[in-house]
Amino acid sequence: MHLNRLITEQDVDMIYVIGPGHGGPGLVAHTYLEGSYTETYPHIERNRDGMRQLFRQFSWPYGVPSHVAPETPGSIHEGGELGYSLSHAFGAAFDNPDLVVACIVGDGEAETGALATSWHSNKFLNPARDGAVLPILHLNGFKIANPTLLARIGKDELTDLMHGYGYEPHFVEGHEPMKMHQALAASLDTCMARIRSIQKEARQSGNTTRPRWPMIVFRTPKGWTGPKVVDGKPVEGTWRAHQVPITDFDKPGHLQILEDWLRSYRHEELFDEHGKFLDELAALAPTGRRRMGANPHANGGLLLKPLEMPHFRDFAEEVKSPGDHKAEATRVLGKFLREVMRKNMATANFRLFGPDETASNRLEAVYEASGKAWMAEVEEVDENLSPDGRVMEVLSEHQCQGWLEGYLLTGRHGLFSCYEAFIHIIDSMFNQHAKWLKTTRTIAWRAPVASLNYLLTSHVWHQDHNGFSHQDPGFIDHVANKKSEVVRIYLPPDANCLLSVADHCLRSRQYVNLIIAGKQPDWQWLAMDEAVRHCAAGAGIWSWAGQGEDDPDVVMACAGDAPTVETLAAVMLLRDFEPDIRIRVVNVVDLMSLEPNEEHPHGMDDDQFDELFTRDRPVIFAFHGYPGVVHKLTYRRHNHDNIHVRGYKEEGTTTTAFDMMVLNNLDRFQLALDAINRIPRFEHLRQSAAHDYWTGIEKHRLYVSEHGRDMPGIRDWQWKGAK
Ligand SMILES: Cc1ncc(C[n+]2csc(CCOP(=O)(O)OP(=O)(O)O)c2C)c(N)n1
Repeated sequence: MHLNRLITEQDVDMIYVIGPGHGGPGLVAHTYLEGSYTETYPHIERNRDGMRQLFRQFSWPYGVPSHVAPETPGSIHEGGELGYSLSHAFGAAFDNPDLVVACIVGDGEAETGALATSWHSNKFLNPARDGAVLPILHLNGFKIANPTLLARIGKDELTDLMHGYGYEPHFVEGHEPMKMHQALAASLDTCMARIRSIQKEARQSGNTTRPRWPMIVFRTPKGWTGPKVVDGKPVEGTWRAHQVPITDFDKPGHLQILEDWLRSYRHEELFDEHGKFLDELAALAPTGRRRMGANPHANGGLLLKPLEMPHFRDFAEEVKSPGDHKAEATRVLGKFLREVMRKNMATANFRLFGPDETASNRLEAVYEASGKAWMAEVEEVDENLSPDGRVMEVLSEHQCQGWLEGYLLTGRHGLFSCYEAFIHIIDSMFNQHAKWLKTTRTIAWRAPVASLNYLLTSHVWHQDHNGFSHQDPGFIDHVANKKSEVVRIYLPPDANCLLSVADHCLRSRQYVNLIIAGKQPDWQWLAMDEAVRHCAAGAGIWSWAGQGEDDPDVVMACAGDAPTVETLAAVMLLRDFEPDIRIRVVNVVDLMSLEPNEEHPHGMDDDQFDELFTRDRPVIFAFHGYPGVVHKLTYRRHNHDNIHVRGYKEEGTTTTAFDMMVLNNLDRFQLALDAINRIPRFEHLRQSAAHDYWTGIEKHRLYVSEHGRDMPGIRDWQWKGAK
């Protein structure tokens, strides 16, 4: 009601983010009263019958969730998992100069790590080109069963805290509704005037000093205007008011408490005898797209413009023959992203997000197109910081994820690059976004939004100096759990495949795309045309790497850049060991192609799978991540019993890239030995092969400990095709 007054009086373009999503009934009720709910769901009419249906479907099997949810018109924020309201709000405000995002932050929610750090988003918001966020900290004092910290540190300390975060706090405090209405209205007017003056100053005079943005601390009793006492215990103003103050209606008196409570709102003064909201009251709400339940920013797909894409082939690595040189795949990608950035500068609808790792991940070419957003102080040593920057770097994976989600859900595009091991920090946020995407696929009025793209690099296999803490490929497992219509996982083996995959992902809608690619100099395999064909197929036979592949003794399969190198090295070892060996090499880029096509849209049908992996030959599968994933995806395939997967098995330390392979039994010697052990006609060779293996590994171990690097044969290895 108060925000509606601002919208109508000042024609504000405003959306509403409500942190504690269990306040969902509030949003549903508001959108019903303003009419946008009935427009979205015409069977919920604006009369007695409609109201009955509205109430009945609430929190009912297959009805509407009790939280703010994708089903709620005007929402970009679910709020079931607390902590992300402010970062979503800022994500929505970036590059939307006319938008004001009102954001209710729960005082319990404010205790989460993600929320605590998101106050700092104001150091990345440029008043000249971005919109505004008005945080409203709801200091109702309690969570489910405990007091909240921010309500118990005293007003001075809370004021200092908000000041310290760079805000100008406005307190609205009390428990008498009429006085509070006046106070809140006055405070909102003050905040809105302050927002407009900050924007005017920045936009007219070009002043780029970081402003002190206003925020409201709204201190009310928890469960305000609800039942005062239930079963002789105080409820309003205590933690007992959380969510459902009266539950057991078999108890005497409870129904009466409910009736008294609901009647206290004097519905007869608000609705006519047919249950229709009185016209003079309904007329107070904004109209059309200014209604927060109908604002297109909260249904971002409606505003989505496709990215202008450069030709990714223009950035191709020249590969004259497989394995003729090494290149840094992410550095190649960085040049492509620079052009994506350049081409979409005018529409201002693409940003790159990362926790202080854009340069470390070798994507720094993007800085030639755009600097890093920064409204805090700048010192002489700083590079590429700018109030106009479109690269978002903050050392909080939560913020990167939250901002990007807010940015995407309001109809823009982005990519989040992160160290592979640390993306787990946002596992749970990814869950929530994937759930949102799954749900919105079935909501016809929600227009598709751009996909959330992850580039994970600095991956498990190249952590020579960082060691064990930086070695964890488990995000693949996590993503693979989600609904197949939402998730895609790509393991491009080289730079050209990475370009092809990235181009595809940036054009896609309504997915989470996970791309994993190394940043270290590594071997390049496919010329661009082949790369495009290979990525489109998702998996394929690399004929140039095999021999006698029509009737193979063994299938050497691989997914991921580092395992691909080991597999090809194993092929050379096997050829040396037994020149007449027949080998088929299969590389998998699109991991979900392994799943049956009934389970995943990218899945191969059984015939296609058998064509690659045979029905009865041993498959030695070298995999980037934990081996269980490949088994999980292929367990229904004919040849599953013959698929032997090597991958990361939680062995790691500070050591060379090749030694990491050895520690996890994913090295070329092991892969070759696995092949010999599984090929029936080589049974007589197994013992000598095992002997050679252990001698080789012993030599390797001694050499690495002595010299701190790999043996020359490993360092100087290069692919040679069969003669
Ligand atoms: C990340 C997370 N942890 C725990 C919960 C369980 N939970 C639901 S509501 C709530 C208390 C919320 O308090 P507050 O943010 O102050 O909201 P209020 O109910 O007071 O409006 C908790 C802990 C949750 N939803 N999300």
